[in-house]
Amino acid sequence: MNILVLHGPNLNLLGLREPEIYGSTTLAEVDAMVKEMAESLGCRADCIQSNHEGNLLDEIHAARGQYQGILINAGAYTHTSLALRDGLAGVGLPVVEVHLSNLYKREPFRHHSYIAPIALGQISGFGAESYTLGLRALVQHLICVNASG
Ligand code: CA2
Repeated sequence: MNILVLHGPNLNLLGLREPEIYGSTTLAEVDAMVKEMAESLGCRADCIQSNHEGNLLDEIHAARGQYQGILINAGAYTHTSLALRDGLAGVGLPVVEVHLSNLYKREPFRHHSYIAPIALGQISGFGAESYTLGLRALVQHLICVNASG
């Protein structure tokens, strides 16, 4: 089972700036945590970060036939991008949305997600652990779906 993990804009700065909001774990460390969790669940995770909406969309399209599910932190595109939502819905793969910070404790403009309505679910507020929790939820879902034929 292969899972595509997508990180959106500015997440390459993780651990380097604003640790009070996003924590001190770097993106490379998040990716290592996710890959280790994937391995322990008997699957593989490929992690990609981009600051460009079109690149993220291209990766979503290319995921068809290569991956069984997508774990995404779309960063600020969460709140703006109908294109990412349509792309995710279009490829039809199960999606779990994750966020480091708790969106609902923050500014009102972060309370709306274009992705949430087409996702299996959203995990928000657990720092880097949001990714591992989200991965476990996605893999568990895929195992259940496969078992029920
Ligand atoms: O909490 C999250 O994971 C967010 O997706 C992070 C986005 C933000 O726009 C969303 O509302 C919530 C921002 C990512 C920026 O990451 C930085 C990390 C370190 C320093 C500066 C930005």
